[in-house]
Amino acid sequence: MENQNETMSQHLLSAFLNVYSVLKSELLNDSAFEWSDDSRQWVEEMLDYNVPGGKLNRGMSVIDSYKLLKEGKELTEDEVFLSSALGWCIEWLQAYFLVHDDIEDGCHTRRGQPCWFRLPKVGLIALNGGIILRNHIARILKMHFREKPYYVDLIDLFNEVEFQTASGQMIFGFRNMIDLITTLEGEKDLSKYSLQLHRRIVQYKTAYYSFYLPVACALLMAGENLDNHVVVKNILIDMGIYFQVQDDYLDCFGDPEKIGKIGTDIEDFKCSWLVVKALEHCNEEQKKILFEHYGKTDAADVAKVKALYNDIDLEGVFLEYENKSYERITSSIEAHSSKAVQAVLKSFLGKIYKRQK
Ligand code: DMA
Ligand code: MG
Ligand code: MG
Ligand code: MG
Repeated sequence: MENQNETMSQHLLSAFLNVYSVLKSELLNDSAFEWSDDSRQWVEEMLDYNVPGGKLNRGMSVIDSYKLLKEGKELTEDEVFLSSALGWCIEWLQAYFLVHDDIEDGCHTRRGQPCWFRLPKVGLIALNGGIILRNHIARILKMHFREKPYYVDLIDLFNEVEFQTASGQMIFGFRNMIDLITTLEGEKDLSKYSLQLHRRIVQYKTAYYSFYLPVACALLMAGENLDNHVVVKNILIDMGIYFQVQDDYLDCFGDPEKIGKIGTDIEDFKCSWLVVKALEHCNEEQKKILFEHYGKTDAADVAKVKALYNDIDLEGVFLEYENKSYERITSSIEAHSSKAVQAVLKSFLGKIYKRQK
């Protein structure tokens, strides 16, 4: 059974990757590039560099979820294609946000290679790439879903989620905003950071697009009305918050080889779960150290913050949080009335529990 499942998911993964090539060539055949092969090549390179190189969890989740909603019935070729296309729309959305996020966060690496804007020939032209990526989503939806009864709901869903994500990025989600809200003397005020603020940021910047969106796409394809699935939405948001706490944790404690990026949250004065928890666990003296060294680019300052994180055993605090989150989310899943929905949610949770990347 295990083997059979594995072969099945291998099969779905290669079908999914195939759909990427189809969508890409459709998009590149756009008359916008008719007059210039160079621009077509540029967009192709930009797509290959930024869209398919991630874990593909979000994209694959649309197919997985749709399949579970169909109670494991074999999907038709058309259903595989459509759920894959929606999965790719999410990967495109993510690529767009990441291209901009890396500029906003001043990062150097992503998915084990230099961030797109770090390539000398790209620079701030990456902003235009991001906008193209964003516009591709609507084009994919138009090409393949225009005749579907749920077309308007899909467009509305992507619009809403994009707005939520951008809003999350704005509330202290990136470095420049931190600069904006700090005083003229550049005094950064850690006391503004709280668990409540952190929750708010990550619900918006991560949970909607990473967790709610894939399942919502599958629900729409299955003919469901999203208004009837608020409970599912809330569980997915809870899971998404846990996922971003992991991201914050891995930024400092993860292996850059595995996560494919080098953390900059301390330097960037991020409202990270780690700093919020550190504030909670510090004594007065440690708090002074944190206030003095957090948000500075010097390696010695960063090392001070990391040493403090070790002194108060933040790793242990995280492990406890992880176990508690897993238990809480599992029991809310088990309280759901539909076994098919339970399976969708459990499979999602299983993919991220104790992740190292
Ligand atoms: C990223 O948050 C959120 C979006 C919407 C891209 P982040 O800056 O912590 O992400 P990463 O650690 O991947 O740069
Ligand atoms: Mg970032
Ligand atoms: Mg960011
Ligand atoms: Mg991060």
